[in-house]
Amino acid sequence: MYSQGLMGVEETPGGEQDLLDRFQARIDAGEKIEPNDEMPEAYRKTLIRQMSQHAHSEIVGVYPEANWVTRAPSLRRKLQAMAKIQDEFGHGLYIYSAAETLGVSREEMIGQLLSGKAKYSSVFNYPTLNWADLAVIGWLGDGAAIMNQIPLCRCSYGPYARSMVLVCKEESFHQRQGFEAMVALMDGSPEQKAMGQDAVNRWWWPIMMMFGPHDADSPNTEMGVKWKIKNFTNDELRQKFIKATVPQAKLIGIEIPDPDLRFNEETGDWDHGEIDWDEFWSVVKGEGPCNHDRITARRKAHAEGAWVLKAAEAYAAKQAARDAA
Ligand code: BYC
Repeated sequence: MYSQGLMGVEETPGGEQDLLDRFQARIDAGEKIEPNDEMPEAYRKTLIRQMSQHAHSEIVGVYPEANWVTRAPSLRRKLQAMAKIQDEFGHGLYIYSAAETLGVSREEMIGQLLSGKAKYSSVFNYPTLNWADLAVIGWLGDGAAIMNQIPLCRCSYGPYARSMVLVCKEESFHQRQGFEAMVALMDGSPEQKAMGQDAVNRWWWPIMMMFGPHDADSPNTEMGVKWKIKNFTNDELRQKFIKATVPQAKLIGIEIPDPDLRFNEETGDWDHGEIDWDEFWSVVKGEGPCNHDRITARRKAHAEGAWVLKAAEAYAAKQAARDAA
């Protein structure tokens, strides 16, 4: 563990306000906060919350896609899907490692996921019904993820920011392969075009929800922005995503399933229809169409992979004993 130097407010010279002021001055000056630096307890907790949810999302996010590896339409598509899945698992491990620098153990974070206590992105609790869903997850799901993650490369916590650099490079490839698969579908037969449109119709709203509640209903945004954990608010990122997506959809002949979507000349933004927040919160609470399946699959994989962990620990102990001899 790297974080023995973490200071709680009670141990802080000058007291809580002094710590907050010193800390805010560093954030405002654009400095990176590193694991052994002093930091307010609330900053540490906010990061652990967001980073553990983020890591869990990378891991659980693999399930909707893994479902289609054996049924990919060609060897090339199968290789792409497998490479993407491997990348996503890597992202999860990267972010768990970065979160561990804040003094929380990976076992604790994973325990919270397996017990059903931890949140992960709502979007992964929807089913993938056919191959077109994989194209849409790559194009729009990873497209939304990049919109959120590129600003995280500049977030104030050093290990999180650095972990995002590789993650974003790989997510860009994921978005491209999804768009390219989508172009192929939309260049195809009328049935293939209909599959592409149907998949967008089912995924558009869950993907809009990925950015989280409206700013006015987002309890964590104010401090997240103040501490530069978030460089943009949820609504700002959602708007950036729509701006990037509308021309892409037009290019390939996809209609975005929102009758209220229109460009507002006055604001320069896209007005859009209201998200079904009841649906969002029910999925976040664990009542989405696939929440149960995702956690069951994760628990099964954890139990079936326990021997690998034991073998790795035994090997590490043997190496350590050899080194000590
Ligand atoms: N789903 O105050 P708010 C990927 C929760 S995976 C579920 O706005 P915050 C990929 C939120 O946690 C990439 N819960 O929160 C992988 C909070 O609950 P708590 C995933 C959500 O943190 C495989 C409450 O609602 N990306 O790319 O300021 C295959 C109030 O929200 C959601 C990340 O994780 C949601 N959609 O902002 C393919 C990015 N939205 O903790 C692709 C990192 C909100 O107070 N995370 N909640 O109980 C973030 O940027 C921020 O945490 C969020 C939410 C923008 C998601």
